[in-house]
Amino acid sequence: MLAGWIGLAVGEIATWAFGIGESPIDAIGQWIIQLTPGAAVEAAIAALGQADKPVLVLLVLATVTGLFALLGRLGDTQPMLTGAGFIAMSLVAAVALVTRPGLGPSALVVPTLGLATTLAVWWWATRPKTEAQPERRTVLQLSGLAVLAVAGGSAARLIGGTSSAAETARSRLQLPTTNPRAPSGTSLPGLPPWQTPTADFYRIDTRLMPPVIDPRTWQLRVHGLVARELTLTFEDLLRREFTEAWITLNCVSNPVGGDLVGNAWWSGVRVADILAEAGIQDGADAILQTSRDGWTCATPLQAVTDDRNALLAVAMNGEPLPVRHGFPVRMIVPGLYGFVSATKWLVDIEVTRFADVSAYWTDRGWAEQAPVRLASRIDRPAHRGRVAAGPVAFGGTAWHQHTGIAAVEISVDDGPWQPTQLARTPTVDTWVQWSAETEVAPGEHGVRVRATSLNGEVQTGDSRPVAPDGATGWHERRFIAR
Ligand SMILES: Nc1nc2c(c(=O)[nH]1)N[C@H]1C(S)=C(S)[C@@H](COP(=O)(O)O)O[C@H]1N2
Ligand SMILES: [Mo]
Repeated sequence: MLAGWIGLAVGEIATWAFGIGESPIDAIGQWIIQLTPGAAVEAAIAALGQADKPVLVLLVLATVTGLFALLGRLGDTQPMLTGAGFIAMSLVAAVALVTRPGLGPSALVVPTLGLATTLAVWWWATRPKTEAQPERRTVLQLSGLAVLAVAGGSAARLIGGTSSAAETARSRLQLPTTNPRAPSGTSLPGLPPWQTPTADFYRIDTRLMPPVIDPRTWQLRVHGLVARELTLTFEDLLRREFTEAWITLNCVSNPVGGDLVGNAWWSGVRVADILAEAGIQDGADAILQTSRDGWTCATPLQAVTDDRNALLAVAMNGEPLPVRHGFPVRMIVPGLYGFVSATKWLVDIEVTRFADVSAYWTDRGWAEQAPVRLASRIDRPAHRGRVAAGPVAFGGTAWHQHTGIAAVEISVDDGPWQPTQLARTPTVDTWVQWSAETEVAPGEHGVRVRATSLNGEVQTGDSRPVAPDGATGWHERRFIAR
């Protein structure tokens, strides 16, 4: 088992040293993610939230450890089988690695080194013992080696995840962004900030380790039903007119009252400009977006060519996109859920028709078209929070991107709907904060919220689950007044 671990750790170190970008553990985790049915992914996100990824990695590690231990046991009587088992496990890792988009045969160096290490250590540890080298000493040496290797492997994983070559390139980028300043009057006291700090912005994607892309070699291909195919480099892109906008992005998997939603200042080039350069042919009604790692989504052509600021974003809150949020280029489309629009690590846009394509999440049972739903949330008081009886301050946020919020109302203890005050917001593409104050007697209470959008739609109280195209229902909170 220890020999297996040492090989695994050497694999992590080799992944980092050779800049492979994805270790065997990640590649196998990716396989599992890809093969897991949509409903199970949904359940995992619901139960674990954004801890789903670390939990998956731990599961893979536990399974692999179990297999190593089993092979070790077998070795007592059938050493040939143990050797064959180690080889078989490396082969699985090798296949998982070379079939990952963006990883080539050079990734094979990792399982090869890992396997060689494991076999060598195992052979050394199980060789016949002598007086001079008794069993106990071998066990001690082996354990010491394993501790060193696992420390080295973990360090390599940490370093590999943060300070890669692309991270250096990212920090050197000079982008024509202006510094974001949330417009005055957008944030109300006692609520999460209207502008979500990048470090707090939710992250949802199918990747264990985000693909690391060097902007100097990044290219975007625009093809399909176009008059002229385009291939743009990062520099080409930056030569276009630069646009910046406040846009709220949310995930279709956000449950009522959830926090898979954030608001940022995005900078980049309008998708409409790029598509106009390519020239769209008649009959097209969609674009199929593909990321470096092979994730896909289809977006209505209308949403990326009309007057809204659908962006090829290169910056978030005035800084180059963080790697986990899609560095160097991602798409942001106001008014659509992320899974049908917000491709991170974007490398390919095909102008096409919905009838002719399928995409990652639609293949797994989610909707083909998914405009965001009108929604509202209570942020204050806290869930089961305690407040002083008397006038109680309520507050939260509401959104219906690209439509806009006209009003937000609350109802305390099933009472009549009461109006709230809306904070300011610079566009209809962002969320808006609301607040209200109401007299509350001592005791336990409930409050619920509903919004009305600028097109007259009143948020429905019917509860629907997040699949296939977004949750509906009123957010409710219990609180205690004393
Ligand atoms: N390449 C890639 N892009 C992706 C995804 C993904 O899995 N892979 N997930 C999408 C989903 S479901 C959402 S909600 C948004 C989330 O963007 P964020 O992680 O920057 O908040 O990214 C979208 N873009
Ligand atoms: Mo999402």
